[in-house]
Amino acid sequence: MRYTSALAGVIILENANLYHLLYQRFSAHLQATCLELPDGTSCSYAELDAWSAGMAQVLAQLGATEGDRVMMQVGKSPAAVALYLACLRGGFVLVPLNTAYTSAELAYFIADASPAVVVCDPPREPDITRLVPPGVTVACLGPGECDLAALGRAAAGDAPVCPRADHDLAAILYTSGTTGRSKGAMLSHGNLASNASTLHALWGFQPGDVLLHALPIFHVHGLFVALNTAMLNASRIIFLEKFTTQAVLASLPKATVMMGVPTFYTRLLASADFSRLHFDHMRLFISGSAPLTEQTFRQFELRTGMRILERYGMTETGMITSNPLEGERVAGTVGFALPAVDVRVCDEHGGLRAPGDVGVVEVRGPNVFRGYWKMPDKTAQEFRPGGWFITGDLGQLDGEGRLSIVGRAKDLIISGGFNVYPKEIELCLDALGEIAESAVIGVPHPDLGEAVVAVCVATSQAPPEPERVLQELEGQLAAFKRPKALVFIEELPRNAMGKVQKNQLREAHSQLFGGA
Ligand code: MCA
Ligand code: AMP
Repeated sequence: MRYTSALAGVIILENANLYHLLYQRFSAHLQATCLELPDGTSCSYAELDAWSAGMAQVLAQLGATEGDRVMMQVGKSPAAVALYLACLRGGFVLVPLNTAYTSAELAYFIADASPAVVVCDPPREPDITRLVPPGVTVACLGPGECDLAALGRAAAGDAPVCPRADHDLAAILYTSGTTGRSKGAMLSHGNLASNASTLHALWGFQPGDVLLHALPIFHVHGLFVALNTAMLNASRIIFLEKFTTQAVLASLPKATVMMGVPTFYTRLLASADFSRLHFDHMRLFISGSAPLTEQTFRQFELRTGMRILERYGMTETGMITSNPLEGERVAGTVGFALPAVDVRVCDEHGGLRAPGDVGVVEVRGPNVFRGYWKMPDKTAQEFRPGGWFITGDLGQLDGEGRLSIVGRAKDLIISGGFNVYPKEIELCLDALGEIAESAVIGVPHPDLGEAVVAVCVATSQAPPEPERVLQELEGQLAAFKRPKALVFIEELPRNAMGKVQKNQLREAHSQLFGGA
């Protein structure tokens, strides 16, 4: 099966700026609430429109020109959404960063992306000011030397939307790499617009839909999949600072659609309070970013009578496949290729695998990114002729075109929806004097899906205290990357080629957190 091309949402606009498309869709509802916060405050589409115009103008005054990078490491707030929109409409390239990143991690991103402006929350201003090279402006969303939120409000107006072509960059999102070095995925206005329009249609967004938004807004899921589809619909967005079971339960009665990572669903199921009041009226629960186990899918159906709609995507591609809105949502599968997106399963040389056979998932279409920032060789390695991007995920297509993700060819751990590349952690561990070598693996975790575990060999007979080693990683690695357990063994298992056998380690430690 293929989704019909009528849903492909071919967009022909005189200005391919994504903001132009969003504005066309929400401008008839400017007085409607866009963001609703738990404290009862809200921000209308009109306010966001004017605020983003003001912020775009201030960013230009601070020295940002079209195509310049504007980096943001900020918590979730209406001002952060206004900043995202300001970057779109001003033609600046947004570089959002995980708020958990330490200064050591930030230094790399700043050097690599060479932003014109770095925007942070006030408490981080002194640190970031020390990190940026001369000529780069540091601004805050809140009180500080340069309060972009306040200046943007003061300058609010109706600044024109910068003309952009389909291929012009809208954002660079960093994804870690198997070498330990993060790569900036370059996403164009066309990439984001096509994916958002397709999902908006495919998931049947309709007047009156209210989105419950509890995801972070520094990744594709919370920033583009959730915000863009809701804004295309001029929907109200219940905007939670982060996921907590309590806050989500309090907001669900007012929502019709929720998007989340599998951990959201396992946490809801673990709550005795999750009841009819929270789901009877819901139109759609969507899951992605990590595998949704068949167990969670089934338990959720038993409890609510609803099947979670699972979809599959990547930073580099946005969304690739989705289970259907109408029709069978099958546990353990991620559905069919989106309209206008092609998916195939290949061997390591790009040869097509037969239906039912496992291979590497490859994808092409208007959603596929424009390459890695300043890494042309790396980009070339990840594409095959004809524009096929090699995802590094292992999958299987059935005769109808339904895809199942069965594993990963890349050494990647997904913990609570956040990606952790073992190499980066191993490099940090190996640099500590007391560790001779290490292997970082993901093991089943009932809450996070997978938990990061470090298996290490000590340099001396008496291994150091794991707690102390973990403490040493603070300041170097964001908390979500730091191992949840550290185990010392005498020797790492290796094959005849000398390669560490991580499968053996994963098996040996699979029960560390009680199994799946
Ligand atoms: C927080 N911690 C974590 C995680 N989150 N550790 C491992 N994995 C995590 N995901 C750290 C905290 O910093 C804290 O460290 C300790 O673990 C306990 O945190 P806890 O309170 O349990 O976590 P939380 O704050 O409740 O967060 C869990 C979460 C959150 C709600 C699942 O991680 C989350 O919102 N994840 C969503 C990620 C996401 O949006 N992914 C989309 C990527 P300490 O104790 O040291 O302070 S985009 C993508 O993947 C593609 C494109 C796609 O397909 O969508
Ligand atoms: P990211 O680099 O954050 O974009 O993460 C993308 C990766 O998340 C993909 O390559 C997959 O390995 C994984 N992923 C996303 N959605 C799913 C899903 N529904 N099932 C299994 N894996 C997923």
